[in-house]
Amino acid sequence: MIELLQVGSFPPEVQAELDAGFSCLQVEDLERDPASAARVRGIVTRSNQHVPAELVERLPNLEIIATNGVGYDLIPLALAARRGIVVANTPDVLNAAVAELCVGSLLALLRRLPQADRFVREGRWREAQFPLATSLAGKQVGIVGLGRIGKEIARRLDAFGVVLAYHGRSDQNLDWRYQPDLLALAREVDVLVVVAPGGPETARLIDTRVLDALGPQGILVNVARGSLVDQAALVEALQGGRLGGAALDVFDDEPHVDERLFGLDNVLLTPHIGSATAETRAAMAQLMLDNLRSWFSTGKALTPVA
Ligand code: 8YV
Repeated sequence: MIELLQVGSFPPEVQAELDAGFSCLQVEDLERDPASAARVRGIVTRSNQHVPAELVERLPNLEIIATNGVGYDLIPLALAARRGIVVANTPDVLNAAVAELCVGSLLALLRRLPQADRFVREGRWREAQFPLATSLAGKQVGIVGLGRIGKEIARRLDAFGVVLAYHGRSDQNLDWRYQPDLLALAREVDVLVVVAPGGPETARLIDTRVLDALGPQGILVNVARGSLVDQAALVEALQGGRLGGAALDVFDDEPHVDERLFGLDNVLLTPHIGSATAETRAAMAQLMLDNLRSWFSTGKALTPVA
C-alpha cells in the first residue's frame, strides 16, 4: 500500500477513507523507524497544520502534499517547487461557506445580534428597548483580496445594497471598483473585509496605518488568516476607540486568542469556522482524497496549487 505521512487529524469518516486506500504514518513513526521515511510518497494534511521544511527534507521520495483546505501558507511551497513536489489544495468547494460566514458575521456585528439575543434571554426587554444598531445597506465596503472567495462575498454583498470596491495585486476589470491603494481604500470605506491568502507576502498587511485609515467608525472583518492583521495593533485600536469594531474568524496562534478581545462589546469572535459546515467539509475531504487518488493513478492532481 502507498505510504503517506499524516500531519494533523481528520474526522473518523475521513480517516477511514484514508486508511482504506493508504498506509498513513505519523511523524512519531518516522522517529521509531527512520527507514520508513524513504517509503513515504505523500503528505496528507490540513490547512491549519504547519508542515515544516525540515520534515519535507526528511522524505527523499515525497511526490505530493495534499491539504484539506484552500490555504497553503503553512506548506513550504518554494521547497516543494525546488523538489518537484506537487502541492494540492481544495479550492472552490468552500467558497460559499466562507462567504456566508463573512456576510453573516458582518450582519451580526452591525445589527448587534449576540447582544440582542442576550438582551432577550436575560429578561431585559421587559424593562427597556434594545438600542438602535446600524444597517448594512448603503455602507461602503472594501474587499482586500478579490479571489474566488472574495468574489463570492462581493456577489452576496451586492444583494444587500452596499457600495463595493476592492484592493489586490491587479485590476480585474470587473463591475466593482478597483482601488490600487490599500490605505486609500481603508479611508474610503465603512467596512474592510480581509479575504486575501495568508503567507509572507501578506503578513501584517492590515497594520496600524490601515486601521487608523479605517477609523473610529470603521469595521474590520477577517475571514482569511490571522497573519494578515497586526493583531496587537488591532487590539490597541479597538481598546482605544480608534476602530469601530471587528468580526474575526481567524487569529494569531489559534486556538489561543488574545483575551483582551474578550471584553470588547464591539467585537464578534468565531473559532475559524469559515468552511465548517458538514456539506463543505465533506466536499473538501472528498477533493483531498481525489487529489491523492488521481496523483497516484495518473500522475496528476486535480487541483494543484497554481
Ligand atoms: C480550515 C481553512 O482551516 O481551508 C482553509 O484554508 O482555513 C479552513 O477551511 C481548514 O479547512 C482545516 O482543515
